Amino acid sequence: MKYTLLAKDKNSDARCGVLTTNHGNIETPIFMPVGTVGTVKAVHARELKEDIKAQIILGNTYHLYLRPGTEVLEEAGGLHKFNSWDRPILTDSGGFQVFSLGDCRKITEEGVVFRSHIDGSKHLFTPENVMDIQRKIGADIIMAFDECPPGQSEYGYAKNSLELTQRWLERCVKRFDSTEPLYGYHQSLFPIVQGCTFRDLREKAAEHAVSLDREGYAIGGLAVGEEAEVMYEMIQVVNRILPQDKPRYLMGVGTPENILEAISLGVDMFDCVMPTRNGRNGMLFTTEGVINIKNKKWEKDFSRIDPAGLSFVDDDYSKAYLRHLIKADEILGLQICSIHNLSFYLWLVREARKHILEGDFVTWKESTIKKVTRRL
Ligand code: PRF
Repeated sequence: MKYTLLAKDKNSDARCGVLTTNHGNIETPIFMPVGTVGTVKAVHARELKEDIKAQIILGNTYHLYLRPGTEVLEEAGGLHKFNSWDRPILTDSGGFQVFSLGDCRKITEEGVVFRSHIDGSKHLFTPENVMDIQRKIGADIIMAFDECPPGQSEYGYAKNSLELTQRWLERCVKRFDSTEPLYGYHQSLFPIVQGCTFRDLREKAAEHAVSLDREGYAIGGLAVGEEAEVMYEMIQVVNRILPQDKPRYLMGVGTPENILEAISLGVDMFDCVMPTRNGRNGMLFTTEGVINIKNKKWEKDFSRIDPAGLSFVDDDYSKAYLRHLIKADEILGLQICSIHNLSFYLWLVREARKHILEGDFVTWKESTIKKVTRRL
């Protein structure tokens, strides 16, 4: 994998570049649709590619390991072959999901024992087996196994947790470097910088991660209950230490505003369930503002979903029709909302990239945040 930095904004830390992988190029900054169980919910791979213009999607080790399991994925020849997505895939390590989904989890030096949210069965994740599982899933970018403490953790807890994450990271690197890809294409391991809301811990975490000399770095442990301003401050602290010539991935973020602010602080990659999950609930992100399509207000509004026409669903369907579908719990409603919202998120990062290249990113960002965060 290679990262080429193409341009840096003069008025912020925003940058744009290209990530080259064996499954194709990724133009950064980029948003990665979340495909937790190997599917971006309600969306075909073909729609992701042609309509939404996604360049990379995300999968979750925790879910894929529990179901369908690594045996099936290995026999399929990896996730790309299994789900028919032939562009890059990134897998999260399961660290975060074990804490947010798994019941009765128990953290030890060795790893985490947890119970499946599907059938209650008992499992152990260790830095070593999480590397092996991600090798078998076959993601282009795999994530280190980490602990993600709650946003309001106090210093003592945060420090101990970070130290454990750092020891786990070293074990991840050792296992990763002593194993080979299974399917003939390159895989990269990204460390995850933790440290909660403490500057000194974040600095230590970033320096330690950089010392391991990987192909890219992630910032974890943010957007977990802390104030947005605190999140931005932590991103700044970490990005001052991360190398310029490697991609930076902010995990699980966020709203359109969060993404634009983080881009201005030098972040290159994002993922978030918001466009799909909130979309399935009737929340639409549009170039004119945020819509709750269930509101009576849209009952007889026959205008298109987004006048900017971000994908075919905007041209084909009206707000009134989409409202009807969502109110009637029709499957097509979920599909339309998901395709629209993902198209919006991909449009947002494409525009950001364009304005970084054109040199007016900061003024564009300010006016765009005003527009897209309005409640319609
Ligand atoms: N660690 C991992 N995955 C994550 C996070 C993290 O800290 C977050 C935090 N926003 C989202 N996804 N492994």
